[in-house]
Amino acid sequence: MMKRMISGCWLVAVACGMAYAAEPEPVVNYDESKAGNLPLPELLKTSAGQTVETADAWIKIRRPEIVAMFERHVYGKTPPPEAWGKVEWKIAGIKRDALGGLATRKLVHVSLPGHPAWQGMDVMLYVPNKRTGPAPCFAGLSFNGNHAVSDEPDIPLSARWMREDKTGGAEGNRATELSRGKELGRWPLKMLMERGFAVATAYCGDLEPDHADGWKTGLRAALSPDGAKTVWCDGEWGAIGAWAWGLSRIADCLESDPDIDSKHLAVIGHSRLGKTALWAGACDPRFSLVVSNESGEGGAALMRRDIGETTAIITKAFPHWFTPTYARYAGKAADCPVDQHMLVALIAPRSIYIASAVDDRWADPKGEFLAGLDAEPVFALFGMKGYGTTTQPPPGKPVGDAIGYHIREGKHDLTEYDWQQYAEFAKRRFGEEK
Ligand code: GTR
Repeated sequence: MMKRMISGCWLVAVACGMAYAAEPEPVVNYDESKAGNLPLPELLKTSAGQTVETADAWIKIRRPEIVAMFERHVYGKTPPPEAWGKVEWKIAGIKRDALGGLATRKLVHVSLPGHPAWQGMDVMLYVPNKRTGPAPCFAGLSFNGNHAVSDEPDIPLSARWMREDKTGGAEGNRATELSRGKELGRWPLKMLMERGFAVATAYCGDLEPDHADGWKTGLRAALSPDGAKTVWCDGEWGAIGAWAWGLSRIADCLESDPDIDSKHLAVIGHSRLGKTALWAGACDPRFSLVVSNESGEGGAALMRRDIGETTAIITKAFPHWFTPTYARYAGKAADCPVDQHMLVALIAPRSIYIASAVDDRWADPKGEFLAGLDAEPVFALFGMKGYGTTTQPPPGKPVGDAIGYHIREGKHDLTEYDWQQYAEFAKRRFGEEK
């Protein structure tokens, strides 16, 4: 919290040309009776005031309106394919007996020949060796690089910017050997291979290092027309947009790989990368399942509920994640033309799973549950069922049909329990689609 406030003060000081202006810390509310629960923007009413009654009207009229509003007010617009041009994939290595023989591991380097300022993205793909056909796949970004997702010693250590790490995993903002396997607990690769799922991942920092100036050495600067932007305008993309773009490039890789069942791609992310998975899933229909693990504010949690993190707090601490417009809704959530149930609704007629943790009150578990519930009318237009309940279930009791939900005991994290639910859900949903 301290760190967040310090960066907030600094921003105000710079913007106002002052030496330093201390601001009062916003009070974080955890009292449900003070959550506000402001009325949500209407999901099924077009800007012309018409009620959307069919899946067709949703797809043709209301959905594009909502996408445009999220671009304008929350995440910014992803530049069109003409802006990035040719994409090049180079296989950097294939290991057929990875994970003790359970998997084949492929390393692929993705780059943009027309934009060499972007250093590219290293995609790591594990495909189960035991399978009867192409494997369904979970795709997600990591916080610390491929070498942290798996502890296999021959995975190159990421050379990109890394957040400093008290345990010695990063020094001088570069990864050290100590960070090998650091995220293994969040990526139960063996369990997923045994269940027949492939896993594709890349480091979010390959797309944009996660700090206020990260864009300068990331994809956003490389793609900006003058290459030397100083200011981002309303409606232009932020880091979440750049990270989500990377997930779509991973989908490109997966589509071209005959070992992968590209009709069954799930996009997954935890926390800030859960926000990213939601936005990637909303923008890219190739993801037939979207998994939001404790994505919280700016993710699955409704912004009109004042519980835990708020728009004011997040846009002060992490302005670079969003388009600048979003910060205008600090303390004024009711003025924002969208709320996060609309983001969940954009996933229809595909499947979505939202998960929370009891001790992760910062992410507002109830707000995460409600976004799925309030998105149900759109899934209903497609004849799809949501949670099957209007009450948030107790910990450890997953619910849902096309929209899944669980809350588990414990803290903010992505655990094996979470993955077990996602694997079960994916198996069921993908099975039904076959
Ligand atoms: C927190 C942030 C959350 C969440 C989290 C994370 O500091 O306030 O919105 O994104 O970081 O990504 O771990």
